[in-house]
Amino acid sequence: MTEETPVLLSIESGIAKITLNRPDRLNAITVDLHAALIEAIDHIEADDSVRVMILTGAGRGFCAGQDLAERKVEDDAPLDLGYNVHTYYNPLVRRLKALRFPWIAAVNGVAAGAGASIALLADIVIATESARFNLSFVKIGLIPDSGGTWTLPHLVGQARARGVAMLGQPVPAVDAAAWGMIWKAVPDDEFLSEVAATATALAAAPTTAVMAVRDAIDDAWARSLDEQLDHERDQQRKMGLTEDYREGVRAFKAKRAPQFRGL
Ligand code: T3D
Repeated sequence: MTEETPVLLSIESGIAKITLNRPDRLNAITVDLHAALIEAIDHIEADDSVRVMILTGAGRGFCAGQDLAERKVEDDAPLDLGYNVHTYYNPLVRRLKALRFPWIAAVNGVAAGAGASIALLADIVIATESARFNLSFVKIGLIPDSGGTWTLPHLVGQARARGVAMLGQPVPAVDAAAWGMIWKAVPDDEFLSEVAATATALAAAPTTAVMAVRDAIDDAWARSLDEQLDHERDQQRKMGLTEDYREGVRAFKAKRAPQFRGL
């Protein structure tokens, strides 16, 4: 992929990095960007060396959501936004939630509309202290999509979710971290090293267990404690059969660092 493409991709040492690359539009999402993003995800998923993915934005923004230049409202012709959500956003969200490895949203600047919803889908969200999350759909007469009405209340509770989404007020990254909406807001000059360190840690982690943790936590709300205990038992049975578990215990006993292979 070249500098002109709407998405840049690099893969190194088990870390795949996707950069949304329309900086002059704050990486707003066009049909072309959707296609390039799916192509990049296809590429990454076909590469067995990948253990973690980073999604970030070029320039001063993370992503400003749907590119509104693609929405013609100057005449009375009806628009079927449901078609667009069904055809583009929902498949992307389902894809991002079904990745076989963990992913990090590295929120380098403002995340708005679907850009904010997509960031909140990540397993780990790290933002610059100067970033903000604008679930501001209501400012243009829409509701949060791309999972926003699901992730937001799960992360911050109903009261804050209602305030944020009904008023459309931006949430500064520092508040987002204090509310538990994201993992961390870090000083801008420490952002890249924090993202790199987190990605390196996840790339060296026992991937099967990491993903089982993610799924167990994601699904916990839909189960009773009793059901969750059964789920933990079943998953622990699976984890106990992994090579990474054996390596973890071997390394502990030998007082050395484990060499997990994600197996
Ligand atoms: O339609 C469907 O398919 C349904 C699904 C919808 C999903 C959605 O995402 S709907 C929500 C769409 N996004 C928005 O409503 C956000 C619109 N943008 C903003 O509110 C602001 O730009 C920001 C809060 C994100 C950033 O503000 P600021 O002051 O830092 O930057 P700016 O000056 O507003 O933006 C910089 C440029 O990017 C500017 O262009 P210019 O004036 O320099 O030529 C601006 O027009 C452009 N830009 C920003 N966001 C978008 C955009 N251009 C097209 N679409 C955008 N979403």
